[in-house]
Amino acid sequence: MKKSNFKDPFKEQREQQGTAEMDDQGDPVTMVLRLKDVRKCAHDWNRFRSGATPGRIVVPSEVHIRGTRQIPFEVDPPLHKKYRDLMEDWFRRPLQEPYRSALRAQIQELVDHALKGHRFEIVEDFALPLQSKALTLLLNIPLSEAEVWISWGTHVFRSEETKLDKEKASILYDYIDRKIEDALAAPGEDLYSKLLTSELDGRRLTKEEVKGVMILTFAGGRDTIINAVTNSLVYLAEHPEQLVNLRKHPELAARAVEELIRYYSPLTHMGRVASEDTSVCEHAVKSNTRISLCWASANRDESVFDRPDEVILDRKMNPHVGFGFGHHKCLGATHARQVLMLLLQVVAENVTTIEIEGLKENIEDLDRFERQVGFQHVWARFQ
Ligand code: EMZ
Repeated sequence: MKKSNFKDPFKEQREQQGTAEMDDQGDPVTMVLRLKDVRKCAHDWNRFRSGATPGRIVVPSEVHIRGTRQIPFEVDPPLHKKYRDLMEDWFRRPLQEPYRSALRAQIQELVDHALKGHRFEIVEDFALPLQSKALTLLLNIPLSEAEVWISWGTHVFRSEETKLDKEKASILYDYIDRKIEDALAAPGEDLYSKLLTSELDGRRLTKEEVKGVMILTFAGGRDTIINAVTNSLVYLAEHPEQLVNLRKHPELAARAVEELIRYYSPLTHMGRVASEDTSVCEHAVKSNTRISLCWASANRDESVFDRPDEVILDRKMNPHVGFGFGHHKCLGATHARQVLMLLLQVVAENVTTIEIEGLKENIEDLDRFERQVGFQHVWARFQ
């Protein structure tokens, strides 16, 4: 079978113009393509705001399917920092040993199951269960709850038929509302309870604020992790020599994770709304229109990365923006990194070959660009 090719669709446009226009449901977006500009715009929160109408900074825009503001990512400084401060410690728990060993055990179980010799489908039978099970650790709730989330499929806002599925989204919203009521009635040691008892400026967080954090925790780390896990396994299947390399040098895993995140860039871009008439790369941007910080393009910027279209697992200089950049950089990154690092280690220790028997690509439609973000299905066999 021919090797998969995660081509960089932005190359020419990035080199020649630095920006690209994209239509998104009638609300245009100026995509910012070079690493230097992406960083500059991410930093300049006063000119390019996150605190717009809920859902508007996401591309495709979620304004029609979401009224709740996701926190902290749809909030600007200085309030942003107050929310972030309430959460940083909780989202650093993945570095603790009990968390890591529980996560490792979940991965080991999935790998053992896959090793039984039968053909299985990586996205639904491996990546989705792994993402859902791992999330119970991040939320600090019983493992059995993962079954509910597995039944929702890979994306909470998208279904196979539509990019933005309102009915599907309301399953998540209603679920979170119920869990918030449960936690109010019987507080525990979970993230809902932790947030409901947190204080900001001397008052408790409201249910709506807690809901905003929880929606982000569910939505932001779902298809992104699923794609990262699936793509990494396909990479190892196509590069058996790297599987051997990781087995011999387990310490390589940390660098390898950064490189896989750079190369696959699980989140293509994230928007901002201009607060004034301005410009990026000499391209005019009108007040109240959107730009997007295109992490995926920035991560292939040839002026920064040597041989950007190759996966170099031990890449030394790797200032990628796969987890975003600046004060909004991914709060779940510590968790995601642990998931991928332990995945690489467990697979290297236990699997000698991964055979791919068939696959169906997952291509994102970005108006004038098409970008592969992952796979819809991958049928494989572990040995
Ligand atoms: C939003 C976004 C966050 C959005 C870090 O990314 O992820 C997307 O998958 C969701 O649809 O609502 O949470």
